[in-house]
This record gives sequence, C-alpha cells and structure tokens, in this order.
Amino acid sequence: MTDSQPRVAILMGSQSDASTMQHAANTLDSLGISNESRVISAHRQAARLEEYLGGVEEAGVQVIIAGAGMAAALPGVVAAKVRIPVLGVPMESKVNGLDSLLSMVQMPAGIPVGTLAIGRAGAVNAALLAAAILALSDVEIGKSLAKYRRAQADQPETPDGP
Ligand code: RP5
Repeated sequence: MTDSQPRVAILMGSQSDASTMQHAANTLDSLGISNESRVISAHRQAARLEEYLGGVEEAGVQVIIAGAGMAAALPGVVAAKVRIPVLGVPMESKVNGLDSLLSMVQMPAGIPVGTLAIGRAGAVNAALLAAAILALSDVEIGKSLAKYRRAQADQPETPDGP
C-alpha cells in the first residue's frame, strides 16, 4: 500500500531482497497501515540513502523496517541517522542468513536495531511489531492487530495437505 504519507518505510539493500520484504508490505497492507518500499543500498547508494533519511521523519514515517543480507549494514546505518524505531530483517544469504543475522544483531550500545528472524518470518514479524508500536497511540491499528491475532487463533485444526 502506498499513499502520500506512509507511516512505515520498508527499505532493502537490493532488488534481490524484494521477494522477502514483500511479506512485510503484505502484512502491513492487511492491517491497513500505509507503507512505502525503497531499494537503497547502504554501500552502493550511500548518498541516496542519506538524502532519503534526511526527510523521512518529517514526511510522517514512524517506523522503518530494513532488510539486508551479507554485510547487512543497512538497518544499522539507518538507525544511526533517525530517531524513530528501526526493525531489521536479515536476508537468507550466503550462510543460510546466519551471516546477515549476526552482522545485524551486533549493534554497538547506543544505536539500537530491533533484529527479527531470518527471511519471511522476520519480515512478517517486523510488520507486526511495527503495527504494535503504532498501536500504542492509534486505536484503529490496535483493533486491526487484535483482529489479525483472532483470525490466526481461529485457524482450523486439521491440516490441508495429504
Ligand atoms: C546486500 O547484499 C543486500 O541486502 C543483498 O541481500 C545482498 C546481495 O545483494 P545483490 O548482490 O543480490 O544485489 O547489500
């Protein structure tokens, strides 16, 4: 979902991260939370990232979700530049994503990144955590989140497959 004032920004280091990070966008969409996605590498497009982050808080973004693989520097670099919460999603890259996870989670004290699980689970949960943060001051998002949790709890007990 994109509109003129997204509340959550989803950043990723490469087009190759897009299929994983789409799960974050889909989850935010299902909760009715406006979001925008941008591919901006911390290494390859450092100047573009700095320019984007310079205006992102004033534009109304309240949480940033950043996905990256390999050196996985993007969430940490983003967190160094903004005051709003930054949630990191490690991509399944070279060593099943363990390299990305360990890189991302090892932030020095003072600049936090809320690092989630590797891959799809992390992308979905980053969106749900962003929703929970926004729900602290937005009753409607709180209701959407409660509905999502109820639907999950009401899933059938019987397996679909053979
Ligand atoms: C990281 O390097 C990106 O986040 C991506 O996960 C990884 C590989 O990027 P590509 O070489 O596929 O563009 O910066």
